[in-house]
Amino acid sequence: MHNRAAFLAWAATTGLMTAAQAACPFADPAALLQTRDTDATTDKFLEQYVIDDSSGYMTSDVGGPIEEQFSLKAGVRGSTLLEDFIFRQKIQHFDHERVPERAVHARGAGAHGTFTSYADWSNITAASFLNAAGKQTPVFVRFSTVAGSRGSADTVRDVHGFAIRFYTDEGNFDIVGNNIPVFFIQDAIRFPDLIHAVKPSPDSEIPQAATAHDSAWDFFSSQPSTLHTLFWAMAGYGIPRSYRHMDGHGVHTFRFVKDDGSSKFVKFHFKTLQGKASLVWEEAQVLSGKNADFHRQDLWDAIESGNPPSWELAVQIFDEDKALSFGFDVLDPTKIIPEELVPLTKLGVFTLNRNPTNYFAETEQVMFQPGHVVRGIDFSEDPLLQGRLFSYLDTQLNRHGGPNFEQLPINMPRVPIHNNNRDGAGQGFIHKNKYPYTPNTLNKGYPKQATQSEGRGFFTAKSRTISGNLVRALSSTFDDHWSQPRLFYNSLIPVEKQQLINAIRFETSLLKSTEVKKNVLAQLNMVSHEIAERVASFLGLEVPTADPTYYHNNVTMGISIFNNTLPTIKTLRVGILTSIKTQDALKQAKDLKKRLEKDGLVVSIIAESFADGVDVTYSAADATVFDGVIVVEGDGLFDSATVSSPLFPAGRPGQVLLDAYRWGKPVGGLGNKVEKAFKSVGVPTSRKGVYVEKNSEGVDSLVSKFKEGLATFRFVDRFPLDQ
Ligand code: HDD
Repeated sequence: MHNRAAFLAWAATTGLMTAAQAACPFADPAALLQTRDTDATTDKFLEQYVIDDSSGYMTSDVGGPIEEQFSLKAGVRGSTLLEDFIFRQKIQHFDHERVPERAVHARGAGAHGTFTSYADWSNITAASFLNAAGKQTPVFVRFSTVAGSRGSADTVRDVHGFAIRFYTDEGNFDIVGNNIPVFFIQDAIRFPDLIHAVKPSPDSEIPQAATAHDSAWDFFSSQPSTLHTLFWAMAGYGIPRSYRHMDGHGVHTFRFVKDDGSSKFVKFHFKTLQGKASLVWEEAQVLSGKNADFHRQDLWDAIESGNPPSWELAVQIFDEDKALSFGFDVLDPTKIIPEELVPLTKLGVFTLNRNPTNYFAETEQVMFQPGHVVRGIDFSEDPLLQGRLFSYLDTQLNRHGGPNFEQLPINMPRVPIHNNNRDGAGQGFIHKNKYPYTPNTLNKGYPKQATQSEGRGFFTAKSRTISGNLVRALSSTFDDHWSQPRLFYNSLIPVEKQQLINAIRFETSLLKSTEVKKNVLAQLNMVSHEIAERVASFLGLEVPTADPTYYHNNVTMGISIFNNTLPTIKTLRVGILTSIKTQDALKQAKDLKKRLEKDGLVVSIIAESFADGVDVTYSAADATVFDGVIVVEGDGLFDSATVSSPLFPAGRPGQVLLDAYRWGKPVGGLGNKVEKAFKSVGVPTSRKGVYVEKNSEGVDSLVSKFKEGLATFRFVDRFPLDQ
């Protein structure tokens, strides 16, 4: 790397490289490694690796300029020659373009950003990225689903990954979390079983990215530690509106360690500043077909449009001697610590404001590990976390094919690396030190070992003393699998309880095995007899007798999604249905669009065909891609005799409107016949979240009511409850 400057100087004389490339101020990467780059709108560190093809000759991989893109043949109609190194190199590179996709979390999207600490937190941790108010640290975040393969749809029902890397000035710190604060199993040795049960059937490879099959529910019902996470996934948490509208959680209990060596337990959470929001199931299913990239696109568009999403880093900190004082074990990853018991402390905020330049180089090759920790952070003895510390390193070796994956630009720490690790496939460093061992005298003892007091060396919390007989067992303090799923259920509003039950009904009604269905009912019954009854009635099976051992009426805060209004409606999408048949309607629609855009809404005008101002046609429009729909009538949209759309394709605008209504979205109308038209498609104008103004004077009132409706996000009184 140190010779790169010389290389660039030489390259400038060859004409193969642009003057700009040669004059790159980052020609000395060693110096760069010392420079912390905290401005995430540009990334000087990554920029040195960017290949700019805006000029220069096409070359082979070894740099020689090459000519025609035809293979070398024995005569124009003859066979291709083995000699053709240009052909062989190109095809060989193509043949090796893929690395193994992630065994889980294969489908995802990532973005760069910056974390800013709210204060100097050295009173709770020695972590340097938290040691000053306003201190900035670059981050990269990757969101994902778990079960689907790399090309699967975004809006399948699943737990969602929320992995963040802090490129701190003392090395990389990763929190490899999910959008659900608990996990299915308590011991990492069961992870392959969980994933084998959830993934598609080994014979047919069906179904893709779904748990609605026998093996998944066989596992869930035989392994009741899964129930709590399962409940979160079956509720709105499994189908978020976007990556931007979900929280993230580190799941495990970790330790914060101070410079004096003392430590406390800590749980990490990322609280979305966009507000939590979820889709409804039918909408999510439609989206999987209409736009498999819905979440990826949403994140990309928000950042490109200058609306970077943000999350606050909040922690629950508590004394280590409290480990067993909450009625469960804090080392058990299937448990939340209710916020009433340990409130959140907000440490800082991160904002994602830059999309990757190259998906493969950045998002696909980012290799997170729970074992990437920095001074001031330490692990706990949570047996799931302990196993993960092995698995992620191992999986990265498999994906990269060697131990040098930390040298990939997206993985490289933004601080100098000095150690005695050497060689291996794809070694990118040119080590000068001829004495790569410690201790040595011939290299004056370098690289020198840091200690806790000199060089700010990493250290393990003083409190960690472990002793005991060797046992293959789990502590009995991990035994209660039913109280917390019930706490979760109790904390939902009725419509969310219904959604959860509907989701369980949907998935279990696809099961073939009656035995598995009965086992599911037995487990549900341990949580709540009411849930068991409501599911059993749909499956046509007998309800088990109530078993009240774990029944209770406790509730906790922060669980409900639909019971909140969004703190911001910026970037939400509004569709205006209109017609180009009358200039009047189009003019009104354009005016309305302008008004709504003032609040940062993304507004599309939908009409029967493209014309000036029309963004989408009826044939391509769908209620799934809008958070609210407004009909602007003019005098052309609704046929006054039939009050249905006379436009191509027949009935489409009515369907968009009705779907938006059915899925609980705010809907509005401007025009004389709108009320009649709404009724004709089955949208009652008397319901909450339906706003109709008869003439254009009502436009201001429509806009302000509609904006409130968007903040409400979903009008849950439209979702039917069991009678
Ligand atoms: Fe895992 C990937 C989150 C338990 C083994 N996991 C992976 C990713 C996330 C999580 C977000 C994707 C990271 C990215 O975007 O690249 N995993 C979790 C959480 C868990 C959890 C929150 C429980 C609290 N995982 C877990 C266990 C094991 C693994 C118990 C194995 C013993 N996870 C993996 C893996 C993956 C992975 C196979 C696949 C790709 C990768 O690591 O980088 O090693």
